[in-house]
Amino acid sequence: MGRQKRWRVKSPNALLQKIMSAELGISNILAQLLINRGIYTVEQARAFLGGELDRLFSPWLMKDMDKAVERILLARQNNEVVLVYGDYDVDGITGTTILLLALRKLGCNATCYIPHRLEEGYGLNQEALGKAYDQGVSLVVTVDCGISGVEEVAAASLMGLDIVITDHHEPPEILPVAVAVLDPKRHDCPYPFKELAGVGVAMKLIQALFQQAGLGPREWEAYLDLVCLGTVADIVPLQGENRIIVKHGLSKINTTSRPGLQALIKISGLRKDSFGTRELGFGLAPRLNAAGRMGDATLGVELLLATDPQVAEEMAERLNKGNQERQQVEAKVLAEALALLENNPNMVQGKAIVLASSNWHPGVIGIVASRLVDRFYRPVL
Ligand SMILES: [Mn+2]
Repeated sequence: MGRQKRWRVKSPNALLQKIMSAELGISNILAQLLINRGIYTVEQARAFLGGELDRLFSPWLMKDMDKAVERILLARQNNEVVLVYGDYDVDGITGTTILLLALRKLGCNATCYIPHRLEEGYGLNQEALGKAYDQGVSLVVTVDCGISGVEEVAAASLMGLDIVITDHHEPPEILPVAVAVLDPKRHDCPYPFKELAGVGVAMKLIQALFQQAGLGPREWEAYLDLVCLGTVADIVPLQGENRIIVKHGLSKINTTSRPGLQALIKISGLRKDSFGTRELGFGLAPRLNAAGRMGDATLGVELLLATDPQVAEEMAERLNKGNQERQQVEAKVLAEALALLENNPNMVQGKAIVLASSNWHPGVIGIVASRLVDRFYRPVL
């Protein structure tokens, strides 16, 4: 039932090769490799090959950054309870962790909330916001979600709950009326790099907060290990700022002093000195993701926050078990899906494949769908 692959080979661009190799002192082959990756100017190539941290853009270029920073520092001054409202994937888990750590470093009274994948689903929900308000929260800062929460934000502000949104998803036509809406994909956001992960947007907020609060200019770099992990796991293009984050983050992971990350590396059977994006994407990320897929992602945040190595190892062990469980459930669902297709060959004849079963665990249907995409080369719902 498989399909043949169709290779589309790019033809070399001799002129651009010549310009780049002359300007940058690189070979024609390297120049063409850069061109193949969508790098068409000498300036872009220089950034790609250099990738130093000082090439990151100023966080203040992001629309609403000033409003977000002002509101959060006001919360610190008034000793308000600030809730970081995240997401259950690795991008959301790492982003929630770094923002929580950064707010606490600033002296904020901060806590976090990650919605339950199966019981609540993705994004802001009114019940969770209502509960937070009842527990004394007066400011919510989202990570990796919220841009499509127009109704939820409106209901929250009626209650008297302020919301700062940080997200990287495509915004809807009508933005939520929040205190601040940070999202480089906002049409009116002049931030030059649009492909940050959710954890990357959280990092920009931390940079601005630390600068405004007078912390050292390199303090935010302490979070680069987690920013790198979330960025790789979210499969955003590794170009521009993402490439710089990953380049510097990988070496931070090698030397991380975070007990949770150390425990996760150990249980994944990875050697620290051989770290690349593959090890992050296929070793660490699935284990961290397992918590959210099978139930509650809060364990992922707790692991990354852990300060006691022994507690961290126990949590990593639980995540590893969860990941094995996820693999078994996934294999079963995949087998059932394939059997369904085999018994109904007409289902693979169309332009897309649509499958359903009430037996299938919602936490793994996305992964199974992408396995079927790899096999049948067409969209799978
Ligand atoms: Mn994300």
